[in-house]
Amino acid sequence: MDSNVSYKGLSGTPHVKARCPQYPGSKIKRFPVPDDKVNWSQNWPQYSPVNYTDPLMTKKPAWADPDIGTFSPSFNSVDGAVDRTSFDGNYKVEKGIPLNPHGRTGLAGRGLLGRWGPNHAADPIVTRWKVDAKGEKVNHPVTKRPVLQFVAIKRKDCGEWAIPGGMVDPGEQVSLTLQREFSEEALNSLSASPSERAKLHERITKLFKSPGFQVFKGYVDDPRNTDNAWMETVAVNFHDDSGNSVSELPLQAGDDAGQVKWVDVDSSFALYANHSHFLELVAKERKAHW
Ligand code: RP5
Repeated sequence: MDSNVSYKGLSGTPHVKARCPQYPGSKIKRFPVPDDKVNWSQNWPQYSPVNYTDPLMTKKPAWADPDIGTFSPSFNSVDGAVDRTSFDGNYKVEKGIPLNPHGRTGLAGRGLLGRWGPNHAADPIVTRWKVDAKGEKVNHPVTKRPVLQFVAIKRKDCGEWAIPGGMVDPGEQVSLTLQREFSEEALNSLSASPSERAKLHERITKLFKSPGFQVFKGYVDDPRNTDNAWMETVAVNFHDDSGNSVSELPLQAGDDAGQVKWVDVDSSFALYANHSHFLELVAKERKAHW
């Protein structure tokens, strides 16, 4: 195993949500993996993960890979339009099957994920300052720091609040994914008429064309991860400092989102996967309350 590969999660601990006992959207239970057995380099002959790939995959949806053995993916490289490289560097491929660079998850196969190996996503973190009726910034009573707000969606699949991120389409630029996912999930652009959609596009393009602050790039501790398929993301913060661009747009949940709203950035607000960590980095960068 490549000694440069880290098995640690973002907070220095091994991935947690990727070992959640019940695999999402199924009745499947993961093989329990204790912290000290997450690392593949720990010899563990008794390890016997459940093999599970969502039955939907038998219908061969366009966004998913076929089964291993029926196609010849080029792992650790950009394979045609599909990016199979990992932000963590080269991952190991054993008997033709990629191994999760953050270690064991208790489940083999792809689970709900379409791609073997890394599944690339992008997370747009759209923020503004919380203001009072007079338009003055609101400081938090305890930390005395100004409070940020961000656009959160309630995921339909699990009911958890999350950043309105989504998968990078094959060959798509991440900058485009960030704007597209925000439009689809937080502004419901997919249900808008072509002229309304063009208007929405125009209103948010300025903000999304700004460089933004790249908050995070790497492995996501996502509950859908498996030993052989995992989420990676690029999270970028677009901040509406004056509160007169995206802040003025009516939010409307669309696509995978059941609800959408501005939420105060605060450590006590539980979020999907490790999205809370991304918000912590944004708060730190903008010297805001956390
Ligand atoms: C997370 O899953 C990423 O951080 C991103 O927010 C999301 C992408 O998956 P879908 O929302 O498309 O299911 O790991």
